[in-house]
Amino acid sequence: MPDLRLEGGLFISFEGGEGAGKTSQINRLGQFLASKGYRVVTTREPGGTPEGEALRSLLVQRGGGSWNPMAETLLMLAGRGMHVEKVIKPALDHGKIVISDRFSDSTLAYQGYGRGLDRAKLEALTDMVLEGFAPDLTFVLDIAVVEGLSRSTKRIAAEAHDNDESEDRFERMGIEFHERIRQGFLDIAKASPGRCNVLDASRRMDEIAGQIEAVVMSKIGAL
Ligand code: Z5A
Repeated sequence: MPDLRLEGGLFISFEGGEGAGKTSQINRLGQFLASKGYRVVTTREPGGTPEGEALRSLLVQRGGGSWNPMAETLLMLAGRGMHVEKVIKPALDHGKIVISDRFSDSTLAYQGYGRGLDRAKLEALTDMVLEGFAPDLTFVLDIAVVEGLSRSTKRIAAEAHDNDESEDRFERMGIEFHERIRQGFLDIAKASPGRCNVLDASRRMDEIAGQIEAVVMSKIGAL
């Protein structure tokens, strides 16, 4: 097996609404790239570091608290700053491919479009923490809200969680909230066509995975 490293690494994020299939596609892409000999780090937000995982419990679990949009944003950004410093940048410096389940676009979509936080404030805060650092490539998995929520509800039920630790704080918000988020991701992708690829996530997993692999290999080829 070759040990392939990319100068400066490659940072890929997956974005989209509930149940769009991000985690499933990240697992497949990670295995595909590892089978080619690339060093891959898969991670997630909120989360990615022990401190970020502690924040995740507060932010996504049903019993985690009732945060206002600004507090929610500041907690997301606190975790993200450490995630970048301690996990993402060191891996990229070693030539690895980092795949993150959500990153900054989720903050703009959820706290901005979803919860109504002022966009300029959000962008200023993000800039203060990340100083322009951003993914090289982003996949936005787009799916009808009802279909995505039905998938994630089934997943949560299958995990037999129906208590304060269930990670369904956002799933439990109304359909209109999720519609705004879907539109947010589409607007973000439209504004950054060089970085973002919108994929129809209602298709079969294999079909979506094949498209993602082709885009990533073409990106690697162009580095
Ligand atoms: N959040 C925020 O507000 N602000 C921020 O800045 C950040 C996050 C970073 C945690 O995210 C929450 O944090 C999130 C936004 C907020 N809201 N919520 N909830 P998360 O990524 O952990 O949560 P999620 O989006 O709900 O994850 P999910 O429901 O697991 O969705 P997914 O990862 O996109 O899908 P999946 O786990 O791969 O698939 C879900 C189910 O569908 C599973 O049973 C699969 O087998 C099935 N599936 C997947 N693909 C297919 C296809 N193609 N066909 C049929 N079935 C499929």
